[in-house]
Amino acid sequence: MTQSHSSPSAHPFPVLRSTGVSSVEPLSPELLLRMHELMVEGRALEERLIRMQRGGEGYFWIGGPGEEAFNTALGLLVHKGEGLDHDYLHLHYRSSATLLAMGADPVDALRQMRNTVTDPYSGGRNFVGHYSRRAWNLVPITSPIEIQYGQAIGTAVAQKRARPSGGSDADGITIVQGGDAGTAEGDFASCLIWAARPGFELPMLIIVTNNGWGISTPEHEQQGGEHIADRGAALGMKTMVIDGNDVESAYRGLESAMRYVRTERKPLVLEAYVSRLYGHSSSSGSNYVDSEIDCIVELEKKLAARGLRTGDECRAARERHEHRLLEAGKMVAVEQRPPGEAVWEHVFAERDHVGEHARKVPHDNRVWRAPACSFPTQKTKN
Ligand SMILES: Cc1ncc(C[n+]2csc(CCOP(=O)(O)OP(=O)(O)O)c2C)c(N)n1
Repeated sequence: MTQSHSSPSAHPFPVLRSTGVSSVEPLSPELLLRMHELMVEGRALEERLIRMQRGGEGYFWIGGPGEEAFNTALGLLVHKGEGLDHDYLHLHYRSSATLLAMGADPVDALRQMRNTVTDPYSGGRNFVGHYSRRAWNLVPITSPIEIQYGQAIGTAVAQKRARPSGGSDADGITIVQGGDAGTAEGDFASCLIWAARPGFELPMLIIVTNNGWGISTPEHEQQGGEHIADRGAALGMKTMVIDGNDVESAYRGLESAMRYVRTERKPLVLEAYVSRLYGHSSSSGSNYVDSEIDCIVELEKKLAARGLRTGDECRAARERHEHRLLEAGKMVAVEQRPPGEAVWEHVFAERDHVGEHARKVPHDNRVWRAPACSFPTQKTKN
């Protein structure tokens, strides 16, 4: 079920966790099958990453099993590219399905888990799931939660200045996403305030993926309001609450939310109910939680009911992805880790992409070098 509204009292439903009750326009069989393939690949990836961490091939696991329906829809709908005319993405650490739907190679996530030099997102420096890619306007994902909501204001202001009003369906927007518990932090409030300034409303899709938990704190003990999205309504913003476990609600909800933000150049707060299928992270055990709705199981029921894919075909798809990632893991297991002397690389931006310096010097010479004595106390023992 998908619902737009502009005031808290307009919520017609108290609970959106149930799936199957869908009044949205159905997706085509081709799109449903494509989403299924991507979601299964995303789940196989997360399960391989969990096994790698348990096997000592990584220090920590955190990821998005349970968010595949919503995140796959998001990745398919993004206007991918570099610069203001494309969408900017400020995501969080449960976004692997979004990346896969955008065309990322899952093997690169295995590389980040193992911290190899071949990891294209951080050169073997960051935790798994902390993606970044300039060519896709994908701003580095951070471990400190919620700061993406503050950073997103910057790209949204730049896009608003570039196209103040009367946008078209092709225009770039800023998309920011994080969990429910993090919305208790000030960055989220700052984001809402900046997004809704009268006369300078920002083209921002502000997403909260609500899995009902902040590590071990249940949402119902933390949030006094009915929906987190209602905070946007208090500032005059359009809001939407959807069942993120249902592929059709997720896709259609995101599609209409994006169309609004692109064409109106105004913000929208979208809250999506999702599941957390392997707990918070490896620190809480990363075991499958069978009391939560599994969006892939739900989609497979739908595919069977519509005669699109049998149970055997679904199992075969899963086995195919699991096998590919198992083999890829063996390949990554022998890839190099960064050498010690490379520890100072990637600490600062090596190019000034926006400053005066960048405008004056030829492209190939735009290299910023840290002063020779940047970190004397860390490099040498006194
Ligand atoms: C600034 C900051 N404070 C606290 C933490 C510790 N921390 C990591 S994840 C997390 C809970 C996040 O819950 P939520 O925002 O609902 O997202 P979820 O992980 O459930 O998707 C917390 C408190 C952190 N990483 N960063």
